[in-house]
Amino acid sequence: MEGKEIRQRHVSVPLDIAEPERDETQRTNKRRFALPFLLLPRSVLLSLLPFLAILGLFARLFFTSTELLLLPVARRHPEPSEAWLDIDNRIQQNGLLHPEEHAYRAATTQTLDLRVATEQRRPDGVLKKVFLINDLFPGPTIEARSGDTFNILVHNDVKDEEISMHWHGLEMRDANSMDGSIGVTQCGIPPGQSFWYNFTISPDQSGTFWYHAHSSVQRVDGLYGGLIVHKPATTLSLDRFGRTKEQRNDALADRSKYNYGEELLLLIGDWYHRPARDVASWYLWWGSMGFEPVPDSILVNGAGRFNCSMAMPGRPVDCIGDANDMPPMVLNGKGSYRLRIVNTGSLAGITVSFAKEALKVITLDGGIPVETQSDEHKSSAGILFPGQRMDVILRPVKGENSMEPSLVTVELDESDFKIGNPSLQPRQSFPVLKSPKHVDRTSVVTTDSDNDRHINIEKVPSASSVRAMIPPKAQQTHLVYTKVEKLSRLANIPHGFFNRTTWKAQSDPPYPLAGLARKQWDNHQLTVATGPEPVWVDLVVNNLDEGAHPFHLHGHNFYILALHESTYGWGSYNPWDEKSRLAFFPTDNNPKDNNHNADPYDLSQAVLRDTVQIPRRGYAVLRFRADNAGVWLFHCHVMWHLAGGMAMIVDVMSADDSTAHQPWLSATEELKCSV
Ligand SMILES: *[C@@H]1O[C@H](CO)[C@@H](O)[C@H](O)[C@H]1NC(C)=O
Ligand SMILES: *[C@@H]1O[C@H](CO)[C@@H](O)[C@H](O)[C@H]1NC(C)=O
Ligand SMILES: *[C@@H]1O[C@H](CO)[C@@H](O)[C@H](O)[C@H]1NC(C)=O
Ligand SMILES: [Cu+2]
Repeated sequence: MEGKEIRQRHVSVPLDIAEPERDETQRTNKRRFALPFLLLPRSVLLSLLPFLAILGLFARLFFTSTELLLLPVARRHPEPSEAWLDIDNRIQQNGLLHPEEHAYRAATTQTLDLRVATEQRRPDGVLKKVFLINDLFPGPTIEARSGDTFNILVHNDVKDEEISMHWHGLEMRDANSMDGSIGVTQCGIPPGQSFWYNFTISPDQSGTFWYHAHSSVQRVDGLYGGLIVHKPATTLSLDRFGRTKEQRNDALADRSKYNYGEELLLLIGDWYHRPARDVASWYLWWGSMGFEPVPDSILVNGAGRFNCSMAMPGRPVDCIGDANDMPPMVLNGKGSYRLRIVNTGSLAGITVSFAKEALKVITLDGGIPVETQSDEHKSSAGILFPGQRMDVILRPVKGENSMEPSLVTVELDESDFKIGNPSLQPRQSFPVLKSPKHVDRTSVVTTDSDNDRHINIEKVPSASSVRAMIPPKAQQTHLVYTKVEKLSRLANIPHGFFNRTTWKAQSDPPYPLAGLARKQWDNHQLTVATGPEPVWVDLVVNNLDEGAHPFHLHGHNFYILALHESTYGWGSYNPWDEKSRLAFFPTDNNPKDNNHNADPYDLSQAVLRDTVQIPRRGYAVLRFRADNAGVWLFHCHVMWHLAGGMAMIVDVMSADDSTAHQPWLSATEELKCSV
């Protein structure tokens, strides 16, 4: 009976909302049964219609040129006649992944168009010019499988800014020039022009990645999207003509291994209401005194919640309350889910917790499995720093009524907020519904974070199979110091340094580094060069700063062999200095012998990642195999620090300092970058 009523109501959504006069009983009724989005003003609902049309169009563009299983977005609507399903689908669309379309097929070539533009939107109710990719914010989620080849044409339809795209965490083997770092591997794509990113995903790489601008500070204003590489669940065999054939093998699917039903992607990050360029120019000014700008809001898959009356009088915003409230997550309540969580933010780390479900971390960063975790009831995991990813399995808890609505809470790590921002609510929850029919949000209360139920992902080592690949000793060791400094010779503007060098995109001569011999690089490129042969490298990074920094290395994963935060002094480590070694590794029994067989690090706790939070006044020892030829950026993923120059270069397998990796990138006057 009740169900029928709801159905009718939903079928007539647009009319329902258009009717201005309703009596009180009807109205309360509606409150109780309407889905949260029904509370949106009509204008917003109407504005969703073109959005859906575009989504359909995109689905066509996205899937046309390949032999992918065609499952365009529109076909996913179970009952297209029911308007509410459409909208609900939009919500899921942002998050629901399609492993079944990728895990069981052979590798293929995907030809995609990404068209970048800007437009005014209200992601959390506050009007802001954001970047759209194919009219979507965040950009469309790209899904693939290991071994797929991408031919991605990125168009720059932005009027006055150059752009570029980076594929965060992908190896880019033999494709350094497709890495997207302006000044390092390419010039910016000028307005009105486009650039082909053609590369192949390594056959052994799978996991949760994302793509984002590596130009200016555009990532902060939304120039990003999810990139998921599904692990193939196929086996190779020879057919009777002796050709290799890939065959479906369900037993190999992650889904069977971890026993979950569906996969959802959550792109979670802090959000600024002012344009990123304004925020950056405030920070890169003596008056900021190096205090990082504190964000205003939090977005989950491009939507957030902002209480308009919290806006600071000095910084008026064009705000509509409840304009685009955080979308509910819809889980079916019975089975387990895989959540792929990305911190797409610019400054703050995040912790994610669930009120009623239990979670378990299975991979960190680019699909790297971690040590198997017990089935204990853990309800939160973090801290996930900007650029980092974690995959978690979410399951219903025995004894809880699993069909009752729950809450997911995102909490920003405030330890790097040196100044306040009264507008920001650093801890926000949004509903987890167990059926689209559940709408009673008030019945769930936020639970306080519970330490016993928290998974500290920094203490979770990689799976033993991953750690088994670490050689006992690296062939090279490099040492660098990093810090944000405000020097009078640089007008007291905060600048990020590696040793004595602050990074700026190569400008003299104005070609990407990959196109120039190393001896031609300008003096903003502090470089660790690993030589012509593939080698194992230890990179010791001493962070002299008062704040921690999430460092990301392009093109490589690294084993984190040691992480240290000092309680006094600088906490720096010099692997060649006996005193320093003994201070940190007192059990290192043979420190004088530089040729001894093993280093003092505790490999049993090592984690393989592509982005590491290096503690304040401390250090990290990162070990990686430098066998991926090219010039790769190593940089802080806090956008403000990168904008201030906190980056350096790792030059892998260059013949010498007078041979460019890709000489054609500087072959003609035409290829000059406009810096
Ligand atoms: C990239 O792929 C596209 C589409 O196949 C092709 O037209 C283009 O020439 C390729 N570019 C490069 C540099 O290989
Ligand atoms: C919004 O903020 C104001 C002022 O702090 C507060 O009184 C009000 O309850 C808040 N509204 C909501 C919906 O949280
Ligand atoms: C950075 O400075 C330290 C200390 O002076 C030095 O040992 C190290 O070699 C430098 N690193 C690079 C890459 O130049
Ligand atoms: Cu930083």
